[in-house]
Amino acid sequence: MTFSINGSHDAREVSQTTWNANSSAALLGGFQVPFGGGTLFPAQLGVGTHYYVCTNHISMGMKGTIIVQKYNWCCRECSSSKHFYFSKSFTW
Ligand SMILES: [Cu+2]
Repeated sequence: MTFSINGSHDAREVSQTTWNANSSAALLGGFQVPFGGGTLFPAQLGVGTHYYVCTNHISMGMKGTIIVQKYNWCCRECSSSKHFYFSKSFTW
């Protein structure tokens, strides 16, 4: 998952409580996309909901979520168990 953002924005993973409070305390072991953008890989995104904020603009409500689900089947019947589905939302 690639964040295409300019140098005034970053993306830091936070807890759900922190996200709800529009705060920016980093989640232990969470991801940090630097100012200017970057790419997150599946190994950095476990199954579940990831909450993230822009540390520069969270006071204005700039934040989003990434939901990762794992599927145990594949459309190509390759029997791999390493397929992931990502969905995301973002608000400002
Ligand atoms: Cu921002």
